[in-house]
Order: sequence, then C-alpha cells, then structure tokens
Amino acid sequence: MVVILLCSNFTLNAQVRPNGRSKIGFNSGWLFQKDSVGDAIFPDDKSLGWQAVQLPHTWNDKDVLADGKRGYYRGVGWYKKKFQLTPEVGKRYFLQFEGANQVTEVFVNGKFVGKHIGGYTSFNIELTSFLNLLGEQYVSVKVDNSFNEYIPPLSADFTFFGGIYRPVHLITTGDKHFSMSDYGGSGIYISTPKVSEKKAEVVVEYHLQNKSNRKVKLLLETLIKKNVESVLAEKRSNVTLEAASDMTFKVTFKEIENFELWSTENPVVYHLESSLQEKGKILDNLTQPLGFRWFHFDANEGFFLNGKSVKLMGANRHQDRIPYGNALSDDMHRQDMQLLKNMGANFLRNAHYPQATEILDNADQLGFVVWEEIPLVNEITIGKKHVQNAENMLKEMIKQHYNHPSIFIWAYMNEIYWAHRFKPEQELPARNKATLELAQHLENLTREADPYRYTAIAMHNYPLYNESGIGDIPMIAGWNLYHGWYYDTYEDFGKYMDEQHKKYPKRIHFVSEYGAGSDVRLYSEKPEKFDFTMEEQVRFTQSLTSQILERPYISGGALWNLIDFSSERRVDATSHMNNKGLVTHNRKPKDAYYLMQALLMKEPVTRFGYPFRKTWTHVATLPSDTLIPVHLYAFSNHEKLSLFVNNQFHKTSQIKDGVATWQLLLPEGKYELSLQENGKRIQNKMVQTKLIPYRFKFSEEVDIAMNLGANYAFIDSRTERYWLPEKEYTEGSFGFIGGTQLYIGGKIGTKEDILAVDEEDPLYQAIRTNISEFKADVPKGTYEVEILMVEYVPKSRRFADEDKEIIYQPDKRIFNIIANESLIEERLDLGAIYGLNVPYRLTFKVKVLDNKGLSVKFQPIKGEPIVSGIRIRGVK
Ligand code: GCB
Repeated sequence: MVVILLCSNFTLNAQVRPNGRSKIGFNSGWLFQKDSVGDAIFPDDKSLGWQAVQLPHTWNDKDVLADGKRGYYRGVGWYKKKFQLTPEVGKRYFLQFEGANQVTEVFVNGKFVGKHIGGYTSFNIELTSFLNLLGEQYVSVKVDNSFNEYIPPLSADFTFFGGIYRPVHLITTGDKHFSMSDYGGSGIYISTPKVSEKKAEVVVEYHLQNKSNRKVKLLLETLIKKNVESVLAEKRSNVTLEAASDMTFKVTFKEIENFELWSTENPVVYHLESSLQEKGKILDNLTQPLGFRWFHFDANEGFFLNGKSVKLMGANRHQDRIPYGNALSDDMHRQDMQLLKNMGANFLRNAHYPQATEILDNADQLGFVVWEEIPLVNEITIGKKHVQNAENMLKEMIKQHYNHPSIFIWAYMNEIYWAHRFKPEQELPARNKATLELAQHLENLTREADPYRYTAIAMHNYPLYNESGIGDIPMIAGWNLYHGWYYDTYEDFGKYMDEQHKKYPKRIHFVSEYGAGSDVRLYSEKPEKFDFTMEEQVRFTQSLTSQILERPYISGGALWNLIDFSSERRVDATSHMNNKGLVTHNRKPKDAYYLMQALLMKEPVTRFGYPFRKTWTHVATLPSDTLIPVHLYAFSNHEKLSLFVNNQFHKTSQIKDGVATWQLLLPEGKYELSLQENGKRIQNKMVQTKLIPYRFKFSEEVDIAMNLGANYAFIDSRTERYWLPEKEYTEGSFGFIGGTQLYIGGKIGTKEDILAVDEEDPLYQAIRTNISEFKADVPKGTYEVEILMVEYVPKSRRFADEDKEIIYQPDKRIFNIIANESLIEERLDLGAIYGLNVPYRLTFKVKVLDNKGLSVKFQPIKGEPIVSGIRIRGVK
C-alpha cells in the first residue's frame, strides 16, 4: 500500500518535494498597494508605501463601512510577494486562486503569466516555465474590481469587494497530472447515473495531461473509500498518454454495493482517491468527495430524496462579514454553515455566486441540498463579450463543484428583468430578445455540462417572466417574493403562488427568496410592514414560512438572507447593509432565527424571544399606572409551555406556528422568568422593567427620550438608551403636539443615509413634520434638552447614476425654536446651514421655575418644522 501525502502536512526533505501532489497555503508575506504602481511587476526590494497583508484580503473592508459616503473604491490593487522555490525537473508548479474579484493578472519574475475574469470562481496559473532556476521567486498580482459592462454582475444589491479575498495555494504535481486547465476544475468528474438503496453505478471522467515530450504508459488507480481504512471499491487502469497531450478517460464502477446513502439527515460522504503512477512512482494524486443519492422534483408533490419526500427549507447566504468584507477565514465560513445547520435547515442557496470550497465541503458533510448560481443579476449587456463571460463562469462553477454531493441545482440568472423598468422603452425589445436567448443558451450549456442535476432561475413578481416564456426554460421556477414587505400583504404570497401553480401546473416551483429586514435596535409593540423591527421580521417569517410548509407543490423555501450583509448602495434602518439576515452581521441570532429553529428542528427546542432585550420600558398612561406590560414571546416546537415568574407559575400557553406568547403586567423591578415543558425547566431569562411615570413628581429623576415620527422604540446599541416610540401629549404628562409622521424615502422603500451618525440613523429617518410643540410637565428644576433634526434628500437614490449631488434650495423650510418663551434658534434653515442628510443635534439647558413645565415650540416661518427626536434630562 502506498502512502499518499496530501496537503501541507509534510516536512521537506533536502529541498525535494514528495511524490504526488502537494498543496501548500500561499497566503502570508504579501505586500499590497492600491492603484497601479510601476514597481509592482519587477523583482526589487521597494516596499515603501506597501502594506503588509495576509490573504484572504479585500481593500474595501473599511470604505464600505460608516464612512458617511456612498460608493467604495472600485479600481486596481496590486499584491506582491517573494518566495523560495527551486524547481525540480519533472515537476509542475501552479498557483491556485480560490477567488479574486474581479479581473486578475498574474506576473512571475516580471513576466505576465495569466489572466482571469470573474470574481467568484477559482483559477489555476501555471508558474513552471517562469520560475528562476536558482530559487528566489517573485510574484505580483494585479486585481481590478472596476465596473466592467461585460462582466457579471453589472449591478446588484450587494457590495463587490475587491481583492484576493479567498485563499491561494501553491500546487506541485508530476509532469503527468490531472488536468490543471479545465475551467479550474479538478480534472476528475464523478457522476452517479444510477443509485438505488442497494446498488450504485459510478462513472469517473478523468481529464489527464502529459506535459512531458514523451509518450507514456501510466497506471491510474481509483479507490472509493469510506475512510482511510475501508475501501468500498477499486479499479486500476492502464492509460497511454501521447507526448505533450491531454486526454479524457472514463472509469466505470457498474455495480457498487454495501454503501450508505447520502441524505440531509445522514450525510455520508465517501472519498474517491485517484492516483496517477509511472513505474510505481506517484505523479499526481487527488481526493474528491462522493455521495450516493437519487432524487427528483415533482410539480405537485415537491422534492424527493432517496425515494422520500423532503421539504427543502433553509436560507440564502451572502459571503461577507462586516468588518472583514468578503475576506473570511475558513473558520468563519464553517461558523455560518453551523448556524444554518443549527437552525434546522436542510437547504442552502449560494446567492448570488459560487462560494468558497469550505462552504461546499461543509454542505456535503452537514447534509444540505445546495442551489448554486452564477452572478448574472438584474440585467445583461447585449453582445458576445458579456455572453462569453457568463458562459465561462457557468462552466467554471459546474466543473469546480461538480463532485459535491450537496449540489442539486445549478442556476444562471437572478431577477434578470429587475433593471427593465429603468431602461429606455425603445431598448426593451432588443434587451428582451437577448435575455431570452442568453437564458436558453445557458440552460443548454448547463444540461450538457451536467445531465444529472436540475437547472433553475430566480424570478421576481414581474409579469414579463411568464409573458416572455423565460420562466419555462429552466427545470425549476425559482421565485423571489416579498409580499407583505415591499408590496401587498402576507396572504397575497400564498395566493400568488397558487395562481402560478394553477396557470403553470407542469412547473416545479421553489421559493428562492423571501424575507423581511430587521434592526436589533428597533422594537415595537405594534409591528407594521417595513418598520424594520425584530417583531415585524418574526411576523413576516412566521406567515410566509407556514404558507410554504402547507403547500406540497412548493418544493422548498429559502429565507433572504442567513446574514445581514453588505450592500453599499442600500440605506435602510442600517446604512450600507441589507438587514434581512436571520443573524446579525456579527452572527448573533435574531428572533426570526429562533422562530425558524422552532419551525424546522426535529429535536426539541425552546428559546425566549428578544435575545437583545433585557429591559421593558413603559410610559404610564394614567397618573395611577404602576404596572409595566411585558409582551413575552418564546419560540418552541413543543405543544405548550408554562411560564414561571420568580419561580411562581404564571400561565401555560399553546404554541402556534412555533410561537407562544404571554402578556404580563409587572411592577418595576428585576424578574427571573423561566419556561417549563412537561414538568422540566428549559430556559431562564432575567428581565428588568422600568416605568416612566405619567406625572413626574418633585423628587423624581427626569430622563425621557422620544423617537419622534416612529411607532417603534430605538435602543442605542452603545449605551442601551431607550428612545420611546412617539406619544402625544396629554395633560400632566409629556409628548408632541401637532403634525404627522414622515419617513425619509417614504414609508416603504430605501431610505437615505444620515451622514456622520450611522449609529443613530433610524432615529433621524423617522420624522414628525409640522410639529407645533413638545411639552413635558416636569417639576421645577434645570433640564438639558436635545433636539434631533435633519433636512433630508426628498427622494431616495438607489443607483450609481442617481448619485449626483442634490443641491438644497435654501428658504424651503425655516422655523424658530422657542423653549419656555426663550428663543433658542431663530430662522433655522437646516438645509442651508448643515446641508442635506446632515443631522443637527441642538442642545441647550432650560430652567423651569414655575409649575408650567417645559415647552419647546416650533414656529414655522416657511414650510413645515421637522423634528426626529427629543430628549429631556434633569440635571442637578
Ligand atoms: C431580491 C434580490 C436580492 C436582494 C433582495 C432584497 O429579490 O434577489 O439580491 O438583496 O431582493 O433584499 O431586496
């Protein structure tokens, strides 16, 4: 038995590399500089102005964050690195880049070696003939993430971070090896055309390369193993390779027996070990994953795996993590997969591009059914160059991830008509024709490249998908639907799907996206559409998930998105981020995550809601109110749960669609809440209740903060300061007088970024306009008052070409601010003084000397006075 050394766990023996393939991480000791620099491609020691970096790396990790600017650096970045490698006769050397965004050129010892287009697939660059014989080598890499109309994605709701953002490896093989130039694929393609409970056929297609100039006879050994010890099947084949040639060779295992099936519940991954040998010496060797499973989709009954019906439920995943951009470590990738698994999911959509090897390896091992796609998003560019790039990406994706048993669906378009409504009318016929042709072309290519999987596209609720016929091209119709979020109501979701099923009964339907945003800082007792509270995300997720689960013809559903991800152009409650994540950007589960656990997990789960809330603050509505309403949630897959407050039984609640609720009324204080199921305590939580009195008494500490214009509370993540939902003034108490609610960018739709205060954006985004007064009947004393205001860009801008500076017309809105008869601001013109979207936090002190309390009046001179928030705090 030959011992085959793989990867990097070996010691170099007197500079001779071992037989077979070696693969060593090539990620340290890099220098980086933005923009093009003359010395980058020449071997020299100049490193002035270069920054030491480790791969994976992106240059956009910082400039998409709270820099107060729209847009991020899209241009060239250079990387360079020295390394030691004495080439041996008969060996071949390659750099394998797992991903660099988006055009990469590699130079070795000052010479151009190769170029790759596309930011989401892997590629190999052969170094062999460029290496210095003496051993000191120099590599430089130019990466460019500029907009390029021929390279997908052209536009999308995510940030196109630039850089070498996935690992690089140095690969050494013999001069006869598994192909290193087959679209970045392994050169070994494993198919399982026939699988049943007892028997399986496995076909392995080898792409072999002979880089020597002699004809050779080689031995090709193929072993199928469950683990290091146990060989399930093996074959040895003699292959003859012509001098300097490539060839393909098939090895077929007609009837394999005694194997275990791969399933989402029991994902057994076998290893196919291949080695290419010459006279007993290993030239190249590689291990690939292999799973035995059979499956099909049915238009009425959904998905079947190994003959059993399986509802596919899970999430989409983007690959970034604030503040690291897309440069994630393998550990971070694994953490995401574990989060998805622990949610009870069995499905993953790699949206909107092929993802890291680590993700696919984990999907195999953890038991996910994966949909993977190329980044053809929103729109196309008409013409050959764009088609060619899309085609290339598709081939690379399929070849590179072909062997993963977790892959079941290849997709090639996401909401490809999305940008239609922004295009000139006269362009549309040509655009439609080209899009349809491209879809058919990519569909044909996919079926040809992989006859064993399903194909899909993801569409949005736009009639053209049906009218143009594009919806009939793929095998699976994917739907990205946001009923009850961007449009319509929750119930309209089910109606929409039923209508599609009725009209197109032969189509296989899959809900490729559904999701609502949430910001962990926002809390509401009365959640509403598009308010970004955690409570609204839970309601949305509960309704749409249940509707998917109860319809057998919907083969599955994927929430948008597993994580809060970077989207530089987007401004919602959280700027530069799409916050539809089930977990926050730093991977803390939100309530909707726990809800999904309750809906999907088979093992018993129970969780209190509000992982981010420890305090319940309540404003008394009568002078006598002393009790604080606590609206409590728990997520569970039990039938019922009992709530205990300070070890006293409170009430048993039935669980409906994963949720149990209790309404408590508690006096101010600290409480221990616990849940009990069948006599067993399962969860504890400490909470604190805090009452803001209706009427402030002499000795009372006054500290109130109100999120004017909003029905939700804002909890400052830095200090936990609680900004109450707005409340109208009533005598003896406090609140606003007059005006209406106004949301920057409209109630539904992307908001505008409030400059310089990312931590407080939601406070400023909701406004009370035309307010006449804020009144607080506080006792005598000195008070510090803060008034938060902003003049805003009236229409939200979502596209780069809408980025032109909007000039404020002075004199649009002018008002005075008067506090207890003193003029604080005279003729305040927010836009003229501060500019648009620039917040103004006015602070001043007021002495209240009588029993009339504190009043801040907003006196209009022109237009309507606006206020976003107000805080009043008694000072000694
Ligand atoms: C979609 C897109 C996705 C967006 C998402 C959203 O339909 O496919 O890229 O991020 O909607 O959040 O609006």
